Amino acid sequence: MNKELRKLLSKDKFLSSIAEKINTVERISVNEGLKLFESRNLSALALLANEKRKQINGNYVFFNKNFHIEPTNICIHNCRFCSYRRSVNDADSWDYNINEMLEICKKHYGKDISEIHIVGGVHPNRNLDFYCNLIVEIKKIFPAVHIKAFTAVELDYMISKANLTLEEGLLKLKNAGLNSIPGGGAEIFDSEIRKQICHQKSDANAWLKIHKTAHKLGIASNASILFGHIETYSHRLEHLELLRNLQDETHGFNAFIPLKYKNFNNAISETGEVNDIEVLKNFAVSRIFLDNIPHIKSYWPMLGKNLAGFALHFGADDMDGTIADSTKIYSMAGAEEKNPSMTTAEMVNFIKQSGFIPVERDSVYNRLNIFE
Ligand code: V47
Ligand code: SF4
Repeated sequence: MNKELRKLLSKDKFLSSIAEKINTVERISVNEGLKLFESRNLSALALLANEKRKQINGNYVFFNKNFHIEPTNICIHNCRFCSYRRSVNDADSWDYNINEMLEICKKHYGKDISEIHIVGGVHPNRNLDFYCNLIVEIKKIFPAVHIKAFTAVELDYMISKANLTLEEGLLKLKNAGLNSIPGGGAEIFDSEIRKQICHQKSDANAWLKIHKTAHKLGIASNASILFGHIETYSHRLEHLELLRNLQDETHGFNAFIPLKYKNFNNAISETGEVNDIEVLKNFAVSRIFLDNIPHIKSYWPMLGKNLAGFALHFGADDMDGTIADSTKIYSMAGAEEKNPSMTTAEMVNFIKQSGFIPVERDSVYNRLNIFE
């Protein structure tokens, strides 16, 4: 750790003890995480998280070339924070068949895409075979593409509906061409909070078990947190601890994505949104606490480009992808980015302007291009 940082923190015993732990690559406790959340010293949090980020990822910031497919916004669940979900007969619901989704793919043909991210509602009439066929058909068009698909909540439904064990269901998807699992559906693991914001859907145990099983089968995944609604700092720390424990066991998580709750047009809109300081703090504590998850994702379609850039100075090292205007989950919840899309050149410039070295990666963080 540099002298400047030591000097800056020397007047605060607690923050210097965290700096020392980062320096000696020692883990921080839940209580220390809580104290970091309660700290008002935002610049110190930035310095500490930045130090941890550098320790793990140097000055590299990663991105990939991807687009999303959202097969449907019809969902059997009714999460109270969700602005996206519709019922079957709603005028603004959609439910694409396989040909329609292949048409979406064909629009991106020839653009050197390395990943397709597929996530959507839990449709009552869709099943495991439908989604396996979807993957098989996509791979006929894009044989080399990495398919990151289906949150644990979608997987829970399609696999139990098929009367298969988790191992059997996940293997079936893997054999069809599924490569990894995105981080959604985790929200906040605490059961009381879940009761209030998403009482119907898969609980913490189910989410963790699906990811654990996937890791054992060699399917990597991401993890997320939905923060800034009715949860407390303790709930966030409990969530991070469960993820850190599972990662110690399996080493299967590639990235952690802090998702800020957006409050437009949903059942808990009156909760409001936390401000940018709170978002940055959440990035910093996540980076420092989750010492075993290699990447922290600053998901720009949800944060907006500017805040996503600031998050890179609070521990994040990954911008996700170029997206190509293919996701509605956040624009329907009120995100600033209404039609998120960046070209590779824009992404590279954005990361350089933010003070880092851009690296184009594949979905499992192999470095494809370093833009020194
Ligand atoms: O689980 C829903 C979130 C998630 C709102 O793995 C909301 O690379 C904010 O899985 N405000 C799904 N967030 C998204 C997801 C994802 C996104 C980016 C990258 C990756 C990855 C995965 O979207 C849901 C929920 O937590 N969400 N509604 C809302 N109003
Ligand atoms: Fe359905 Fe996902 Fe929305 Fe919950 S967050 S209602 S599971 S689409």
